[in-house]
Amino acid sequence: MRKKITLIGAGQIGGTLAHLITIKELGDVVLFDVAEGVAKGKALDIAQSTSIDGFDVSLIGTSNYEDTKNSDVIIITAGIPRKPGMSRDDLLETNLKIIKQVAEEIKKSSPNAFVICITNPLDVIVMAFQKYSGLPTNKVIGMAGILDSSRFKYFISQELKVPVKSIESLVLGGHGDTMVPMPKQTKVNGKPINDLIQKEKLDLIIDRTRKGGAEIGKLLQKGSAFYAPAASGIEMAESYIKDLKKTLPCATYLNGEYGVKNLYAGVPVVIGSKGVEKVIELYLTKEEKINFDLSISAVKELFQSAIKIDSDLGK
Ligand code: A3D
Repeated sequence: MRKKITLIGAGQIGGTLAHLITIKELGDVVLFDVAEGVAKGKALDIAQSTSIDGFDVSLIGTSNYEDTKNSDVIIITAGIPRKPGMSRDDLLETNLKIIKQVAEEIKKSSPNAFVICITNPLDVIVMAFQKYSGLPTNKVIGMAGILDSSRFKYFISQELKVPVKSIESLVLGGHGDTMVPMPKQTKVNGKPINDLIQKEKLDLIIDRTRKGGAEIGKLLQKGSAFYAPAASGIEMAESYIKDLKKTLPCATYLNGEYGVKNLYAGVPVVIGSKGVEKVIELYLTKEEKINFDLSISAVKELFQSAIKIDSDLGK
């Protein structure tokens, strides 16, 4: 039977997700948005494209949670994106309210779903979603590391003029200015990146990766990046649906791994049909560990701000 994939939020990322799911025939799509016309219009538009290539997928748009019932996978992008000059953290108050309402609905309508959060500020929103919904931690995950790693790999490929496919890399930590690109884990055709790019150049690439979202937001002026974020969310959903057991950097619940307890942060995990099947613990150099810990502190601090907004989260 085809999987039911619900997209909560039919904006820039939601619409792109629906299109990618259709092209990959990953499952039937329910596009949900409080702006009902947007969800219905995008679903209809993409549905009308299926006869061109013969994709066998059904799409509906809705603003009624009843239509999302018993979804296998849910990807959440509901919320507001950054405007130029805003940080991800500036979105906290508005998006926290939205995620609370979404979590309460999903808890009733799709308690067995694998849920991928994309709404920012990512690490705190995914943690809040898990707490509000009470869904198991292995079934609730956040998308960030795949996107951040993909930006890092792209910039390296441009610098070295090599195909992106020849690059392996990782970005860990929280999805914010303290994210942790990992040069020691970065190889081009198996060769360490430190042997291929001078430190000063690599530092510039790391800085550009950290500010990758802001660079696109400034160019677009309206809204934030959506093609690469959607492609990243799809890689996670596909690994779950097809039990591919890919190791992917994602915001996941840490229960002692990396010395962190009861917090969501970006680390490599194995995603298969049981959801998050394993957290991979990498050896971190002293410098990487310092940067990782800094990033964890930033996530903890923002979560404290979330608790100030809604004391329910502290319980
Ligand atoms: P946008 O195009 O504005 O779409 C958001 C949609 O959410 C809109 O259509 C709204 O109508 C809808 N919405 C608002 N409230 C609700 C609600 N209560 N229930 C259902 N739908 C609702 O934004 P976007 O698609 O560009 O971005 C969505 C989110 O993803 C934002 O918070 C971005 O900051 C975030 N984002 C995260 C990353 C990461 O890497 C984590 C990257 C890019 C964007």
